[in-house]
Amino acid sequence: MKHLIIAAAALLAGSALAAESTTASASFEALDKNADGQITASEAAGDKGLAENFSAVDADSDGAVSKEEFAKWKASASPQSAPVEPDQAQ
Ligand SMILES: [Ca+2]
Ligand SMILES: [Ca+2]
Repeated sequence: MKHLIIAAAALLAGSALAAESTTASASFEALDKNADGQITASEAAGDKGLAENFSAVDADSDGAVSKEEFAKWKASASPQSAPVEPDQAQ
């Protein structure tokens, strides 16, 4: 029974990853809940890909992702190119 539960959980996690992948699935406007032109870390929680790469996407490290940073990230997050490893950027 345990195996079945683990398999089901893996399947759910897999489909969630496939749906959200590494590229942004939500638009900037959808993520910027308070419409101040910045996506904060808590707002980024609405997009798995953005939340996981938040520090990399926040190029100027001011704690929020601007529309420009978001656009650059979307442009660079092509499925063809390998993602930049955060530890290589430092
Ligand atoms: Ca905001
Ligand atoms: Ca920023």
